[in-house]
Amino acid sequence: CPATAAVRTKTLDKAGVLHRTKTAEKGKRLRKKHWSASWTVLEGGVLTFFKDSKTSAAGGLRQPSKFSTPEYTVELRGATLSWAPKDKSSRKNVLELRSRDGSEYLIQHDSEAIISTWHKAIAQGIQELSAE
Ligand code: I3P
Repeated sequence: CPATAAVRTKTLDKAGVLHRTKTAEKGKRLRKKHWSASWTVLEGGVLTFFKDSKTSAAGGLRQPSKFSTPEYTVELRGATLSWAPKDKSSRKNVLELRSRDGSEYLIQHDSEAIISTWHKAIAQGIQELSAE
């Protein structure tokens, strides 16, 4: 539907460096957390975490995949997003994203303003996909 596509393009595109770690893989909880800073792109209902924040950020917003390899891609359709409970991490400003296939990610930024814009954008993406 072209109208929905237009809304999605207008509201969802966002990119920047975030701290993230995967905590579950298809329903199976991972034993260790490995936080890393990664270039992160929200586009077309998909959140992509790239491997290396430095090389991929150099590629810019438009074509980061030319410069770096996606490490995780998260389909927002059917996903849920919430502020992570305190027992999930000692860090501040942590979001928890659960994909429909049962994978889980923590997403964090020291700046409350920055993490809040991501919270808004990802939540809006999830909501728009569920409305289609
Ligand atoms: C973990 C590391 C993580 C920390 C985690 C530690 O230790 O310090 O950053 O998560 O805490 O276990 P290690 O490097 O030895 O794996 P947070 O930074 O999110 O608190 P946890 O055990 O409470 O998950």
